[in-house]
Amino acid sequence: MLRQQHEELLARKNEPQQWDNGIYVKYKYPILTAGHTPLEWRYDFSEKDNPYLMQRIMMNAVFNAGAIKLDGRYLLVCRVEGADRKSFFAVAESDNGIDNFRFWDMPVTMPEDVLPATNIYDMRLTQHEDGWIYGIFCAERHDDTQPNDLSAATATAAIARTKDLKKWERLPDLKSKSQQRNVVLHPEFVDGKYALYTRPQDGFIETGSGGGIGWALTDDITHAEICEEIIINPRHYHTIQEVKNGEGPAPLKTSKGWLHLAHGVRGTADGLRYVLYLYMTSLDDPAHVIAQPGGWFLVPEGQEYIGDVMNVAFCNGWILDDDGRVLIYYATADTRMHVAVSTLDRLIDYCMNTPEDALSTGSSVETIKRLISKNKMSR
Ligand code: M1P
Repeated sequence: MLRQQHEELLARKNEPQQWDNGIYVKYKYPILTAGHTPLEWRYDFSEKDNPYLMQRIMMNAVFNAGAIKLDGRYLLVCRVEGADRKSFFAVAESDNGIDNFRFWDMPVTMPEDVLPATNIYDMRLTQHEDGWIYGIFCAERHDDTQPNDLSAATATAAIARTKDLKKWERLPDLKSKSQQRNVVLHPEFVDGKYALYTRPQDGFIETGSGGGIGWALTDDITHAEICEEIIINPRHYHTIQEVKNGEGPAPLKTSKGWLHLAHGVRGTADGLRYVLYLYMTSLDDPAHVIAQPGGWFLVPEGQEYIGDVMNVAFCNGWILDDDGRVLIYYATADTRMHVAVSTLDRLIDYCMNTPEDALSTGSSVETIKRLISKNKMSR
């Protein structure tokens, strides 16, 4: 019965939501949850050792997955979190990118850096022009400079590379003066160097003086170091990215520029709200922003709000398919994975033709009035 129920969940066909916003279509069912993890990871199937058919190892969540299409297969490198709060990576595969995602038999064995991490998560995959697939992820360790604070931690960008998502070569962690999370490798060399989107932060949670999404070049990815870092997509007062922001997946190259997906965070009386937004940078200079629609483009809705960390939409994986479709793999409430589908054309149109955030009520009202007048004229 257990196997039958599990198979029904894995094989369930997904359906596009009926109503959409013209930008993307969200699909009805989460594509991956803790319930999708293989039964062999959770149950001891020896009747003698486990007479009550208990879950010996429980799973808590599947979220924040990196994404890539390899040899026609849609692959997600998921953040799976056990009941013990430890995250690990595991690859799930589907042949259409929308449903029927199944985990590979074994989770990823990620080699450690010199200093082992307590927790690792949120991998961004980049198919780099040097021929490797890179995975950059957060390595979290206790901050031993504060021995009396059990919650004091450090966030570092860890780097690994692979050809097949099975065997990983761990490279030294990124050297940086500040803590770093949400670091992403640009897919092409820039001025002959590896280019990184960064997110400098003063503490483990607070970005503090870290002003937003940064940009840094490094000569050698096998000893990556940030010497100079500039902020390319800053935080701003009273916007969706007031408290912090972070690059999502590696940007997509389009005829109009690099297309970026990021998350923005604002404070509310009920805690932090994480939403997703898009922006574009120039083809000649990927660090130069050429368009940023005002506000969010995707937020948690309905059941998506509910989970371990409420009011969170997060995305670190998308796939540009051969037919121009863009599969956006987003997580909600740090609990589960979903897919929303768009096209490259639509996303470029959205970026180029959506008004920017005018940064005040008065200016926002003027922007709305301009649209109303335009619609009256065209009647
Ligand atoms: O809980 C929401 C997200 O918080 C962190 O993101 P950021 O560094 O931008 O605040 C990460 O821990 C992320 O995994 C998590 O989804």
